[in-house]
Amino acid sequence: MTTKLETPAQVDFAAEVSEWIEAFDEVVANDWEQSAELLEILRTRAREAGVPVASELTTPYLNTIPKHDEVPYPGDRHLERRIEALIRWNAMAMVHAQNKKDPGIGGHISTYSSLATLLEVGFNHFFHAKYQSAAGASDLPGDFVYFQGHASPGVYARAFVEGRLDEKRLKNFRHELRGEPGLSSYPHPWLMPDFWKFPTVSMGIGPLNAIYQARFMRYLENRGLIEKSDRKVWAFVGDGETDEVDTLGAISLGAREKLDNLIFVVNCNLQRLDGPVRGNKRIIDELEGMFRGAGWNVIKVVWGSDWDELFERDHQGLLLKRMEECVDGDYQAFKAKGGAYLRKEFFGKYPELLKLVEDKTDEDLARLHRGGHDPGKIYNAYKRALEHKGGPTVILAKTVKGYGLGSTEARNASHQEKKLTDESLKYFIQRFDIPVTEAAAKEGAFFRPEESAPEIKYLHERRQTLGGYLPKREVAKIEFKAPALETLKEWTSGSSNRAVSTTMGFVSLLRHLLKDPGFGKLVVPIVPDEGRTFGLESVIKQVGIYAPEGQKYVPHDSDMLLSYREEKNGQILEEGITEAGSMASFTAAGTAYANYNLPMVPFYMYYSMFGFQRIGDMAWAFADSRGKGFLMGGTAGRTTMLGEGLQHQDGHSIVLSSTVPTCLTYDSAYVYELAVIIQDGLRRMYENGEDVFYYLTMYNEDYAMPPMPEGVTEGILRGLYKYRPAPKGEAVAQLFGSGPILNEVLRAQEILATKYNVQTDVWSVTSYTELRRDALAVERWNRLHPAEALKKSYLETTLEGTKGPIIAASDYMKSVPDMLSPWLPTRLVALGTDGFGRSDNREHLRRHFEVSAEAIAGAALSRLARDGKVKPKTAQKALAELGLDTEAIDPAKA
Ligand SMILES: Cc1ncc(C[n+]2csc(CCOP(=O)(O)OP(=O)(O)O)c2C)c(N)n1
Ligand SMILES: [Mg+2]
Repeated sequence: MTTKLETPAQVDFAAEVSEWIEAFDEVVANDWEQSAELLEILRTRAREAGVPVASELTTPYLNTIPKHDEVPYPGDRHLERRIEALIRWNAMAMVHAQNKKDPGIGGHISTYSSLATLLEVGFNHFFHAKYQSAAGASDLPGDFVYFQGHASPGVYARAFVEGRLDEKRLKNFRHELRGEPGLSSYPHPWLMPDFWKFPTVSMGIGPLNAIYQARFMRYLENRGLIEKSDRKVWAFVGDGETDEVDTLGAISLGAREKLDNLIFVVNCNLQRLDGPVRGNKRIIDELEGMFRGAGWNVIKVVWGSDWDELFERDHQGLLLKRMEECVDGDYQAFKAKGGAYLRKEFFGKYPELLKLVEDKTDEDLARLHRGGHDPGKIYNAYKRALEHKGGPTVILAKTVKGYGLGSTEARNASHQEKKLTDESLKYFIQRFDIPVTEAAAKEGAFFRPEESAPEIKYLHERRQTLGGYLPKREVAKIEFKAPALETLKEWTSGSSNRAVSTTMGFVSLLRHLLKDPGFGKLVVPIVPDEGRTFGLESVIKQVGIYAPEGQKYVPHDSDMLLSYREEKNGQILEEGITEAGSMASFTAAGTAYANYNLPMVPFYMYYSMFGFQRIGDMAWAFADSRGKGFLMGGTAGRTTMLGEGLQHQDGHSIVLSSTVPTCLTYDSAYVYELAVIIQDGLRRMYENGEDVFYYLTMYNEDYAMPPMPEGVTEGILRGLYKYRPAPKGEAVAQLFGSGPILNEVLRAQEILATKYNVQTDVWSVTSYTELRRDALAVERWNRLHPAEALKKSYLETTLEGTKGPIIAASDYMKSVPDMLSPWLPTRLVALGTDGFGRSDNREHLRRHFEVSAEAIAGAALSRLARDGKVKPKTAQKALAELGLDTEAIDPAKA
């Protein structure tokens, strides 16, 4: 029988192929770069000739950097191996011991064990804690490193070996409530403000924030606010973490904006929590295709140096063929089941491969390294990443989950492993040569050599060369002067009967702030393709949209006054339709005070419905990061945002924002309220250095803005002030209103007075959340000090002496006013917008949700009837007179 290759035509073709390869090899040998160019020319030629050319997004399952292109390792491999072993041990000992002492306290050992070498090469050779400024001083902020969150034990262990954390502190891992400093489970700047910079443990948030951080760094450089430097953003990402849309959803931005200051390292240990990431495929191939397709420089680090020799001896390409036949599920089994299994199942498929390893023992085979555990391969990849210009780099490093942990290595259950068996501990101290006794090992004894030990000296020397220690969060004192409220008269003195919205008022205030000679340049307007909705055209003209390449086209509206303006040093971050991306920019800007020593003031303006409910987890991480700034929820209110219906009308973002401890929420009715709150926010966050941020609603209903009454600023800021007292005599009921619903409340006051002779006071409630927080704090104090005189909250003090029920109406859910119920047990009646929105106009929406003036007046009368102050029949009749359909379906269920 003849094979295909033996036909004369095939023999001729094979000879031709050899000639081509020989010629190509020659070009490669002469000039590596030219060979790539040649291929590209051939490809173009093929296309011209109509030959179909498949676009290749993936390359063979090999290291991207061939052996002959590697540079030698610059470090002391022996000492670095020693340091890494010590860190591995202490990380493991910490988690092991803590779980022995306090069962169930948790922690992870297998993630760090797969990541250790990837981090160590970075720590010893790449991660700068500081850079030198042009003047030569080592005072520019260094690289930003986003650590895989659950690899934190390794980061703590390194800080211990460096002498930055002591043994006592390690013993308080996950013991944060014992009266002495603990170590938080994961990276949390809120809990360890001197240590962690970036919260990363909610999967996907780290990589997303890293991309926008790198972009923000360029923004600051291009706007001339920071010096250009070689600073990099490194993000260490789990391969399972790439399942999160957040991880991959913004990678195209990296390439589009040519972020060569961004390096992703994906720790491809092939496992996530439950089992393999892509059991039936290869995650590295999948990620290679996605990142390359998005325009990233991809460097694969698949195999360790001990495979090089096997590749060299394999002249038929069988090794690669076999590698490409296997899927990740196989690779996991090869590691979990040891050398004999690998010989039989991997090499055993082809007799030639078996022969290739006949001189190796099973132990040798078991030890064949993956690229992510080989410092030489990693060093070369990092070096290439640093040298790469014009775009971001991703390093796909193949590793083993639970590396070095004996029986837990590459097991499905290894993620959850917290304690090791005596056997595994013994194996570890022997394999990594840790000088503790077996008995001490079982107890998880820590070990740090003397300061004079060569490995410790080396470790410090490396870090000194790189500008100090990491991670470290340092906040320099910032100079900032908030504008005095008197300078904002234009916004506090009313609109002189001109109908405007709070959104319009805010936008003109923003324009004013942008012009401030002091901090105007620090203001960062952020918008996810909603600028026109909020009337930002004038701001676009004023400060331009940031576009790192400038404006390479003539905009079609260039002859108009408010044309679309993109600029290299533009100030607005127009993010396109990505609330998550915008929130990541808000995070980069809102933490710039700590990360760049620059008190940037972000105003992120968005459709309030697509805020907290969409990016809630990122808002939580923002608070954890001690972020500052203003979230501006536009088109707020379930009945004020008219026409848009169920998906767009927001009646609950205030409920969601109230769950974030450092977020101050305000729901303003008038522009002067907004101005007072923003002025005070600038003062508190930037002048006083408070780690808080603001969520402010902005509405699109136009009405005349009144001038600010005398003496209300404290009330505005604390959440409640009397806006209009009863016109005649003493009020028998109190009406609370917020946002544009305050106008409905005022109309209700009139209806009640004129039609029913019922006097009421009207209050503007700017913040139920702040009133509640204050009341809770006072209540707690009273609870803990039963022998002392009772204190009163602002709410109680302010309402003292007022009479009658309180009818509270807003464009938000009833649970918002209900926040005050514990202190107003028999008084509060909440009206609000529970239920799904509808497409209709404001009048119909307010009637439907029962927050119209008529509904508010009706609710007051009804309640007064129950209290015996109005005849029940009169109240019932009034409801009919007011046009209220008492049998309509409950909007909460409609
Ligand atoms: C948003 C989110 N969902 C779930 C988790 C819980 N979790 C922590 S680690 C983990 C698996 C991580 O796998 P991978 O990213 O591959 O990291 P590895 O530990 O393998 O390095 C999961 C599901 C989380 N931290 N965040
Ligand atoms: Mg993994």
